[in-house]
Amino acid sequence: MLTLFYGPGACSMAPHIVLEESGEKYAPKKLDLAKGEQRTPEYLKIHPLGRVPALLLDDGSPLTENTAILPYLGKRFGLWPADPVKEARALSVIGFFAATVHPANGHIGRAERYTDDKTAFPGIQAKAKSSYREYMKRIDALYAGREWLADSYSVLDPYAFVFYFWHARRGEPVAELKHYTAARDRMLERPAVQRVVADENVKL
Ligand SMILES: N[C@@H](CCC(=O)N[C@@H](CS)C(=O)NCC(=O)O)C(=O)O
Repeated sequence: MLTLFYGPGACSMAPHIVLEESGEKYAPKKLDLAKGEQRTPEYLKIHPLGRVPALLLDDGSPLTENTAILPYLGKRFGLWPADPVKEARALSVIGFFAATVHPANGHIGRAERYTDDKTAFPGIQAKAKSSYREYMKRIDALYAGREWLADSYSVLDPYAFVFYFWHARRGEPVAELKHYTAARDRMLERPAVQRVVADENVKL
């Protein structure tokens, strides 16, 4: 059985939704990130960086990083394109999300990770906010004229849902992201998403 370590409202919401969608029995382990439960000695053995998500595979070994966890779960549960070119396009989206969109969020919320010079924080945060807004427009364009980011619902959509939630939580004008907002609405119609949103206390 798979075990997922997640933090409410964090990027781990993507694999959490995928596991709920799967219908397979799994063990959800909720960590309180504000209390630092991701930095206990026990958890650091699973994820040495002290981050979520972490997935324990059937043999009990840990798998970290959304770039690995999401394709793995997608292939296991039929939420991943089989065609090699379509798979490459899905990996391209995951790479954009994990290596560009997510770090911009980190620069906004965790400027101390990027400089020790506190006077530089506002500049880093302002630049990252404007970059994040541009990335949201890019994701909006990816959703234009289609229901889901791949040919059918896949692990890409729960991942995109997380970034939309973070943008909305900052009070950004999400309504102008018409296609992305429509995708958010489609996500919220899914019972698995409703269960995760309730469990993680996500307001959208
Ligand atoms: N590259 C990692 C990023 C993981 C990450 O930064 N997780 C955040 C939540 S979104 C976290 O655990 N933050 C807690 C902390 O940094 O203490 C992935 O995509 O899995």
